[in-house]
Amino acid sequence: MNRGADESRGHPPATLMNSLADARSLVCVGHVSPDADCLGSALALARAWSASNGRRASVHFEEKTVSARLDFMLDWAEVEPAVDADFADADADRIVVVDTSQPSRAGVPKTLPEDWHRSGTVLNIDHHFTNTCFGEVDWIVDDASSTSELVYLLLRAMGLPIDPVSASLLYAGMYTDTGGFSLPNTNAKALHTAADLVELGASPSDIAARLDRSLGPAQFDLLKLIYQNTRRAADGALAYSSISHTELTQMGCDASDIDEQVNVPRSVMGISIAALLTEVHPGRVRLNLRGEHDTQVAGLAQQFGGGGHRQAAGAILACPLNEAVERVVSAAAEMLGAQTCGTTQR
Ligand SMILES: [Mn+2]
Repeated sequence: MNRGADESRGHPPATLMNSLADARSLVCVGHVSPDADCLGSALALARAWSASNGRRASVHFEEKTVSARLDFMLDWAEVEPAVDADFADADADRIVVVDTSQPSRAGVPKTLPEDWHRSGTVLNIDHHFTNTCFGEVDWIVDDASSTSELVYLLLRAMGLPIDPVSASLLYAGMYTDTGGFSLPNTNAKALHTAADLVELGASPSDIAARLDRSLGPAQFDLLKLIYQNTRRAADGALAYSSISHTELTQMGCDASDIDEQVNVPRSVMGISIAALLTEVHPGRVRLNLRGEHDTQVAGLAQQFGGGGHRQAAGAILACPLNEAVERVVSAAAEMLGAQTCGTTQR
């Protein structure tokens, strides 16, 4: 395990910088269902690295899993999508995995062998404390606000160009991972980094408009339904909402429209845990969890085979929605030491 020892706070390890400087080509990949931090860090790294040396950098995100809300980031970045050949040994000189805690969560092509991450070419940059350090070089800073903040520090340390587009991509990643600079990971260092990115050309109002004020009619109706379906349980310590596959499709929405809506149950006063359960396909339920105050939810997500951060985690449950709601509510109540009886379940 190479967490960069005393280099970990803001100084990328020399091994990482040397490896990137020597690479002939890069493929940047993130986790499945990539969020803005994942997209921003991968796209900005690919863009800045390639601009500095003219070598090929591509990105790979699992098809159709990028939220429609975040498509603008791909449009802004203009980074080429990777093709399978980019992952072949001779071509994928370096695979950079960002914001991804374990290799099984990485959005790499399904055609790759299971031990793809042992090829000796994988560079792993992340801020999840559950990161399994699966790379040839691992730079894991679990108190960084976001992987985008780490990529910013990396680009600065390597002297790579951060143009207004790269600055905007990184700012968008930081903005969402910090809940619009409102969550406990919003510290002075994160705000200084964000200020640097604004000086480099990121527009806070344009980016927030794209991320927070751009709901289409179907996404707005979906949000209304998530409000309507919100319930409380565990003596008020848990707020959760759920969306069935039928509801999702009736709205004209699909799995790509679900990202941060767990903020709806999260906005209820006095809760410790917020959960959103979305039946993305019949019998396949995506669980998003958030912990408020000091409540940690990574362990709860792990009970269902998922993972994440201490206070923001998720999992996929392979069961009908009703059953998933029941299992999650009862596990959360047990964790919170509360009784589930008397709660309203959908
Ligand atoms: Mn992140």
